[in-house]
Amino acid sequence: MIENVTMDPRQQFEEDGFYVAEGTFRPEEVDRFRAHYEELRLAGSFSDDNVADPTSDDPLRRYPRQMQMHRKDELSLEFLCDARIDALITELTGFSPLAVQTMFYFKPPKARGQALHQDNFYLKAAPSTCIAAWMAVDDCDEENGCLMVVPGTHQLPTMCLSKSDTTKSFTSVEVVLPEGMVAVPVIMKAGDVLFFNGQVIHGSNPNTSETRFRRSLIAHYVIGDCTSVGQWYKPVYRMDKTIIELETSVGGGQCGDWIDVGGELRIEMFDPSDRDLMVLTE
Ligand SMILES: O=C(O)CCC(=O)C(=O)O
Repeated sequence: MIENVTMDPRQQFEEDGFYVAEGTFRPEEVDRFRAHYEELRLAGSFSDDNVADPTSDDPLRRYPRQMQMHRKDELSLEFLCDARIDALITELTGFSPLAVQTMFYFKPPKARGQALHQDNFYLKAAPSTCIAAWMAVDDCDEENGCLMVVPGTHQLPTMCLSKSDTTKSFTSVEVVLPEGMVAVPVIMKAGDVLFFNGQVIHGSNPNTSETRFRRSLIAHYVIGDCTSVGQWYKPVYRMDKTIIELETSVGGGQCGDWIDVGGELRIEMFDPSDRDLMVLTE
């Protein structure tokens, strides 16, 4: 488990690849986000490819994740370009970030998690990488499927993939963990924000609680020195909400493709011309 940290934030981010900023958003702000995304889910017209199916046995079909909300929704754009996030990422990386994605995960009781992955496999931010701001909308721990991170993996290149267990993950592929490395739970209170580098291997286990949701509001950025990103992430916003043109990286796609329980292996985002893809076997 990640312990309370006393190290300087930048030092910790550089050593581990991630940093938790406790209490970044106030309880009343978090309540507003929670109510807002529930309203959007019920409206059913928000995410074109992720419309809720109230009759499904799969909790994730009843509560599908929402993606790229900021393109149509002002509150999501406010979160994406929040001055506190800008200040924290600037402190951690030395650059004001460029904003590219919002996502909301409901993760209701008994929902599957998301297998271990690296975000920059999908975002293709270059020449450095991307960074996530993952805000807990509910208190989260191992019971309700908190995020798991593998410390130190920000130093790794993009890793090769194997088939995941789709009874536990809604995505069908996972990163092969280097020997000796383990994923550790990040226990968070609602309103805390976890920042992690785009190379950091992370994911989450199923929500085993009978009653507790594990909602999260997630924003993705490319580090401010990047000149290129995958097409799915455009338009790119500066933190003052103006649009900046970046080059389009080859490959990439949305962060993990949703697969039904028992679904087939699909690595459609694998790009054979991607020279960054590292094969771990000797
Ligand atoms: O919240 C989760 O369970 C996974 C989220 C994630 O992996 C991501 O934001 O890249």
